[in-house]
Amino acid sequence: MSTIISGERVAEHNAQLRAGLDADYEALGGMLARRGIDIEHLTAAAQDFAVAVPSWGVGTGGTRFARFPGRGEPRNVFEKMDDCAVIHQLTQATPGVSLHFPWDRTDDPKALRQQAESHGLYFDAVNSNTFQDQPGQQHSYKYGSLTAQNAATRAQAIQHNIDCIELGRTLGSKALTVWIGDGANFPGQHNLRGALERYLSSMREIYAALPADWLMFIEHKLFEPAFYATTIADWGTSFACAQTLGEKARCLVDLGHHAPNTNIEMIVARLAQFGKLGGFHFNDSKYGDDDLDSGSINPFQLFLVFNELADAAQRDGAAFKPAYMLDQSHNVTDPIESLMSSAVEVQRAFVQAQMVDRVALRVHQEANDALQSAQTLKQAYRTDVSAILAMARVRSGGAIDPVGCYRASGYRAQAAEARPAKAGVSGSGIV
Ligand code: LRH
Ligand code: MN
Ligand code: MN
Repeated sequence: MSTIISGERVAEHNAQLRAGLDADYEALGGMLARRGIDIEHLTAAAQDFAVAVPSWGVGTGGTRFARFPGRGEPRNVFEKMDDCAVIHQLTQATPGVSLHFPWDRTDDPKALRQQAESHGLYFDAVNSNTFQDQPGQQHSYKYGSLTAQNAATRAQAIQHNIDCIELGRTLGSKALTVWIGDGANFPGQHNLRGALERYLSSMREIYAALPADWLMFIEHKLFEPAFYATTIADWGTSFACAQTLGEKARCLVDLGHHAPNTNIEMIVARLAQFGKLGGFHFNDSKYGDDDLDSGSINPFQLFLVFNELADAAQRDGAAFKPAYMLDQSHNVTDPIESLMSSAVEVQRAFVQAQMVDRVALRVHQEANDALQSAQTLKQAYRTDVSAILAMARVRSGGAIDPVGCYRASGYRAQAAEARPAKAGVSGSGIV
């Protein structure tokens, strides 16, 4: 397998930090042992953990007001894969990449797959895009795509999704994520029920094109770009559609797609209970779809989501396998640094959730001891598992401090030289 940053450089970096890590790991191991927890078990679980990187996240994002490009942004999907390879090399937590079409269009998907495999990467769910028009496209999505009144527009949107499945097949993906921006900006603009009927009829055609071993993820979002009524606005609508479409249709929870203060962990519990939790787009937000770095605003919420996932895994065993993907936009940071830190934050929440004493929790719950129940969760959440995460990385060949190692490698400066900026080109496609 080829690595982008030299193995010696990573080893050198680790050698400098190794004594400190060993001391921290031993101290943490002793503390956990007194709680009856085997640190080695947690480290092995952390090594197995994976969250996919969104290809669109490695370019600098932007808002509708402005985009401030960074240096050395990837100019095509092959360069995006190089950046994704660096993220995985240093974190050893992101072997999957989620592509977005047509942003990641290539004439040579086989070469793309080969490049990915040479870096030890694979493709997670592919995303379709019918929320913006593409050059040369016959019918506009201005008034909707899968729900459009115009049958030819709907047919075009359906065909795009089927094309995505075909491309994904060549790349080795096993799922299609469908998020549409369709909706209304004015009361009365849509017949609310009619729009959902058209959505379901379009989705049935896409569903029919899914290979036997594929899943289809329905991603809901409260608002934007539709500011009055989004057709797939919430998990209830998503769930009803997934139930209607069939076994291969599942719901995808993007953490940023809810009203502030929504109890997202409860949504996760509900979807898991009814076998419809397909996957996640992890990010964080303060207001709504801010696409901020995972764990940067509300790490406790992230922990509580993983607490529900740990509960579901315990109940359902190996059959419970939701797809974990990041979906973030990086406006003021180096995207590689943000994605590495975010992957580690998601992994941290996962490990902390493994530490919850579920037997004690159940005893407290059955005794209606609200305070001790909450404390049982807090005990796990308050435990600093950084040494476990770092040890998992070292053992898998990654860096003790991914951001420190990345900065020392000079990768961004080299990318800036190799990839001179092109005026007016968006790295992510999102402006
Ligand atoms: C919509 C969304 C969806 C898109 C991505 C670019 O807000 O979360 O997942 O595919 O952003
Ligand atoms: Mn998303
Ligand atoms: Mn979003």
